[in-house]
Amino acid sequence: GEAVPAAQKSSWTSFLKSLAGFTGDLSAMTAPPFILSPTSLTEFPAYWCERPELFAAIADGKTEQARALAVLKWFISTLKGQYTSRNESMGSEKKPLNPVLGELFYGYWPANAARGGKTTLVVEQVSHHPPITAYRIENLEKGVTLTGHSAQKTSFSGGSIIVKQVGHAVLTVSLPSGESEEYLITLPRLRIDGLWYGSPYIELAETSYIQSSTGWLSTIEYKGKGYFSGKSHSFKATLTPHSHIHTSPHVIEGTWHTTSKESHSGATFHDVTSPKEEITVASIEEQGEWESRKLWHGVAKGIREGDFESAATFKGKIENEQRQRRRDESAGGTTWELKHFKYVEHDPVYERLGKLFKANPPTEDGYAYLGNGPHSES
Ligand code: 0T9
Repeated sequence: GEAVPAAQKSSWTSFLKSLAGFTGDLSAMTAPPFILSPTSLTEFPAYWCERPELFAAIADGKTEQARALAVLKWFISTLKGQYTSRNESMGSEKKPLNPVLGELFYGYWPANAARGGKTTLVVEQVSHHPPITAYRIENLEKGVTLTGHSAQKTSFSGGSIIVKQVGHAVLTVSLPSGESEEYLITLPRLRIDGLWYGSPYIELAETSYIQSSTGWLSTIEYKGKGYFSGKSHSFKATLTPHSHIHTSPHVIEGTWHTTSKESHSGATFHDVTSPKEEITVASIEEQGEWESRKLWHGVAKGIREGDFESAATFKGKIENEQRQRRRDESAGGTTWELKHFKYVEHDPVYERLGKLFKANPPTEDGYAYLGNGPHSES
């Protein structure tokens, strides 16, 4: 196809061949230069808050039902950024930089009248084999936080990459009454299509859930071209109360990268056709050695400027340093210590809320936030 540069056609074909029958860690595979992104996966959790006013607005809901709807609206409104933004900024989905253990990404969205307080993001790469990214977003003035971790299991089927997302997120809202609500968020399955033509893009599939501690449950079904409405990026969400409350469910249908409507009233539910707000990040000069943009600077510059030899040299240097660090640790009988998170074998929120909708698996591990992010003032 047009998207693959002539000089990289054969390396793209052999990359695709090596994908067939592959299961495991895709991010560690070497891919041809044209498909490389200069951005590390540790930056991806920022997609959760590119509409910070929707995140903050969860706290303003006056009833359990209103807050459950606000969580659903915020969640749906993140999907465009999460799953289509590389196509918009770089022409297709690209292979992100594979974070090193201990890599960090910090940033914030400034406070303003519409969203109340400053919203901060702390990300840490908590595992390298397999890659696992932990994150925390908080708007403390509003009392809304999000804690989660993200990993992937990938396989290849029918010419597409199938990505099962492993991990979950927990959103908490602290109410003026002093009580708090929790929302367990599970993540959809991804299919990466368009590989043959060298212009990959994501379609979402199957079902994800948002279970509130108040009993409200959002069930979100995803469909691509040729199903439901026939359009790509379609979804249908149903918000149902506690089994003992008898009100009719909210049904919302639309396409997650544009708009959706409440089926009963026809009212617009979400609308992401307006611009989003990118996270504010310290300049590279101000960043520490473990911060993503500083750490990958040389590699990213090479990729951006088409100097892939230089990118490969910088990448090799990072990988050698990592290997040496792991050798030193095993020689010294030490292990790498996480900075902002603590590993939890069974996330208690997942176990408690997961039961309510028969989550599969019934238990999952997690990463608890230590509350020690760099809360730089603004
Ligand atoms: C969490 C998101 C995730 C991360 C990315 C599968 C993928 C790595 C994980 C799931 C975010 O909240 C949402 C969006 C995009 C996902 C990435 C898309 C992608 O292609 C990569 C994988 C590892 C590859 O790079 C596959 C090879 C590549 C040639 C295809 C472009």
